[in-house]
Amino acid sequence: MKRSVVAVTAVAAAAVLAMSACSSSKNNNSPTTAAAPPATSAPAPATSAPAPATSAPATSGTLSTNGNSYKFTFIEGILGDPFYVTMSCGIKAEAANIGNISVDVQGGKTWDVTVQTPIINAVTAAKPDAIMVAPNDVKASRTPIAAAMSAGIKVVLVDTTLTDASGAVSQIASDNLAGGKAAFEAIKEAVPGGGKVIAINTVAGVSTTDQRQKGFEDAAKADSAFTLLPTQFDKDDASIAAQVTSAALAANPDIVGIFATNLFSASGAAAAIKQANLTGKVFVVGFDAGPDQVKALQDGTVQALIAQEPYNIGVQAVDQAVLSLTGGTTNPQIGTGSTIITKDNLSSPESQQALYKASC
Ligand code: T6T
Repeated sequence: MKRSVVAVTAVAAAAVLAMSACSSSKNNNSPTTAAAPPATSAPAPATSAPAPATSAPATSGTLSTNGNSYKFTFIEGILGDPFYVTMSCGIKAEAANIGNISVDVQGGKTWDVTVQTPIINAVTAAKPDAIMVAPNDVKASRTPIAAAMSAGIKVVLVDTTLTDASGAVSQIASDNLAGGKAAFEAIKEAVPGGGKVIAINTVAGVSTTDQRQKGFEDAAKADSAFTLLPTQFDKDDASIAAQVTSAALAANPDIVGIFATNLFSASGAAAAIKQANLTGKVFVVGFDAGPDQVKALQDGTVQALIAQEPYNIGVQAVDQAVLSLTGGTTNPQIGTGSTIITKDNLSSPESQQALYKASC
């Protein structure tokens, strides 16, 4: 079995370039009022990151509820995931900045449309003015979300979306297709000679991770030096991700690169790498930058993280809801940026600001 030693520094530069070239940058037009969380002042090797993930865009302070009091509910894709926790921090901060908005946060303990649907239905029955929701399934989540819209509730789709998103105030998400492609480019830069690569994904039918898988697979298939192994699924559960990654490594001891499409997939992949004593020998790219992912980066089980902007998504979502409730002009589609984090640039202000929070 021959393995390449990972060249992390070169990869960092290439991966950042790849994301800068293909990811959507912040392109929202809506006014925002929430202040960004304080940046750390660590000196930094700058990485020309496309966008700091937890910072809110320039503040205008022009939004108001026009004297009305509003109730908003945020339904997370899965409860307690640092990605959605960070988004809830942006939602709460923006709601507080605008004023007269209460925020309730809900979510299921597993990523499962049959768990999330009754939660959406119960929230609809409570009649908030707006719901921000990350649907668990592109198709099956349409029914409860359409019911919320029919009840006159403004719905903002955050992170994940629906195949039929008609009636939503706005869809706000990262460029997930570009993210998947960037993950492959990072592996390619570290292992230019090629070899076997694999994606560890959550569950089919999730808009974000479907797109990441597609971006990765399309790029890998287009490069004859690489062999794309069948994507493995983990139900958004780190222990299943560890199992399927271990099985893939056992069946293919010559895997050179792994793309874990989200936080739980990356936690599991990192655990499997550690267990197989392959730390630093297989290049692992993980989407998202929660506390566990940062540890994995530091201990060398994961080489690169693609951090999204959940805080910013939350800020934008509140703005879109307020605009729709007050007769303002909304933006049907808002793309948010990403930052590629490696061990080398982890201490930079951009990377530190991009890290997700375990609490607000
Ligand atoms: O990657 C994020 C989110 O974008 C995705 O839709 C589901 O997984 C996360 O929440 C991370 O766990």
